Amino acid sequence: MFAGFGILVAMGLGWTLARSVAGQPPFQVATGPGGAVTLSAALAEPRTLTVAARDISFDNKTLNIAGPGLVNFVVSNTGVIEHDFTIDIPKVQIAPRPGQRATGAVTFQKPGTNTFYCSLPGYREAGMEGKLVVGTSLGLLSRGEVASGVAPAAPTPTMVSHASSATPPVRGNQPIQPVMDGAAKVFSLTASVVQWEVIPGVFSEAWAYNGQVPGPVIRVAEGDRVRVKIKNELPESTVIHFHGPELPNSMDGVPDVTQPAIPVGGSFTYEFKATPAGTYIYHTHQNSAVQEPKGLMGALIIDPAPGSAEAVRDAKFDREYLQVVGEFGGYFILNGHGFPATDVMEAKVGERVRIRLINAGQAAHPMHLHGYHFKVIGTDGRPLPEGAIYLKDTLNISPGERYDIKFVADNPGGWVFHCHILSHVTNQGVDPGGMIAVLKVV
Ligand SMILES: [Cu+2]
Repeated sequence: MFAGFGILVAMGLGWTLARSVAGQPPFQVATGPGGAVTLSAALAEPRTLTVAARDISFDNKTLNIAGPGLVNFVVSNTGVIEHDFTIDIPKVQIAPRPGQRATGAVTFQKPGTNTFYCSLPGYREAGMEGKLVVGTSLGLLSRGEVASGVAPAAPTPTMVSHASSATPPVRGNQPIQPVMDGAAKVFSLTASVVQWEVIPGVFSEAWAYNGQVPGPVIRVAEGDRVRVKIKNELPESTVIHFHGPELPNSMDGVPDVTQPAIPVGGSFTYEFKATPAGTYIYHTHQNSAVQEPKGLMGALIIDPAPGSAEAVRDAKFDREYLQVVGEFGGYFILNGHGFPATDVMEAKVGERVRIRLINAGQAAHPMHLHGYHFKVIGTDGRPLPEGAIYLKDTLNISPGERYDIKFVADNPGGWVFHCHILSHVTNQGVDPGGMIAVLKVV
């Protein structure tokens, strides 16, 4: 019976349990001291350093080379999308196809710290970067030094149970309450730099609205007068674009086209009438490939006007969940966290469940629900007419798209809802992780 299902035991114990399950440090792929791989100058010439590019991280954040000289890089792309391995000085770029390897050689003239990254738009900001440290050793080292310079064998990555669950200390998607100004609903956002705990124990710099990834849920009714005040505490200018609703051009949030970018320390107020009803996104539109993958996105929901056909439909749902899919800090995320810190969706047998699915990331994700076929009732915020509603159990959602899906929770048990690109259900290669959420029907 369901009472024996591990998730019930794990739920509520939160972060602490997750940490103890995972060991120290939690969930990280440990490949050497401090996660570093070391290349000793004493290894046979020419020196070879192996790097794996995954979707959307490198297998190491730090690469060490004992000293200046020629290095051969062997880069394997173990992901399913294009990546490259780029160093600017000295310049080298190696771009293996998905599933393949490629090599390149470069000479490091002097000791120092270099940065390596994937140069394809958005991936560096999503976590595909690291440090390459060239040490001061010249020539071959003595035998004793060789031993100390070689990374120990990588410990086996710690697997997390599929039945585990962890409650993050800070969640995204928190509802934000408006302040009324006459008939206008006024929402205040501040964009700033925070540290975001993407999976237990792993922090990454986020650029966030009100400290949340995704930002707070702005929820209004069709016809409402909406004001969104944004204060820019980021290190660079920004704007907000409201993705989907029908807006006056001046409120579309495209820098230099519809407004000047909001400078560092500056503010701007967007104002529009909420229409039509639907599931939408708000996100930055300035330096987008950098700012949005760092977390500047959130959900905008416009509820239908009372008495409309859509309002009658919506009144029939017993449960509503939001799943914002994307990538952050080298991890695949649902609502700002990778598994096991993803949200648990609960329903009682027989309840009617709606999920609003939003892709605020940079890759397509085929989202699969176990145990059910669901009905796609809305695309990009707008309801499908009765005859166009269709059944799916796997729904591919591209960047910027939204789907509204519904099902009757008539099949009890713990069911997973996950991306079916299987590297996306890992935390940097460690399975299970990433884009897995649990639906618990009791
Ligand atoms: Cu995916």
